[in-house]
Amino acid sequence: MAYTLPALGFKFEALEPHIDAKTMEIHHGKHHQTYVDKLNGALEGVNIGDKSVENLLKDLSVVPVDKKQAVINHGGGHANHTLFWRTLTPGGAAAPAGALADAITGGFGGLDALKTQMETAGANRFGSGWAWLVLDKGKLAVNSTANQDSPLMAGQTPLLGVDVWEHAYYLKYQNRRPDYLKAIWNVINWTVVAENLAKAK
Ligand code: MN3
Repeated sequence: MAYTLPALGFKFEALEPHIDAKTMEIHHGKHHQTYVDKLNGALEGVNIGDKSVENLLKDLSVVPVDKKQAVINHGGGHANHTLFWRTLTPGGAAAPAGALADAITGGFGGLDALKTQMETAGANRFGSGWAWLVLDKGKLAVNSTANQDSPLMAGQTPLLGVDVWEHAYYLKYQNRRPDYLKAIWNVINWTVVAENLAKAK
């Protein structure tokens, strides 16, 4: 099957001033599209049935050895960005509620502590990668991966990911990655994060 670029649920300018329209246009339309195209290219002639990209990353054994790194890079890029767009929302974010709020309080002491841990994980990622809130063996955890590596490959379920590749923030924030990491909380869709947690359990 061929993978396709998911539509954004909002306009490119909808996340202004926190994420600028030009960044969103290039990030979604060029970067993410390229991951999709290169994933499809790598899997040309390979029968993977109708596996979702997430299931492919959970079990790379169906991928030929010489295609594996391409699937990790571009399949990871496709899965990571698909999750990322869904957890962004225009017009500010609702606070976590219900089971997600309880899990954050239980796991981190509170939302501010979670934010600090994710900002630290993102700021300390050398080069390109992601900061994550994941479900790992039934518990919330914060970590970071390099490049487009997906937590799914480590048996974790990503609930929220923050892209810390320069293409995610450079036009507006240049070298100020920590400022971007602070600003992005204004556009996180906690309702979707809560849905991701419910599905992961
Ligand atoms: Mn990106």
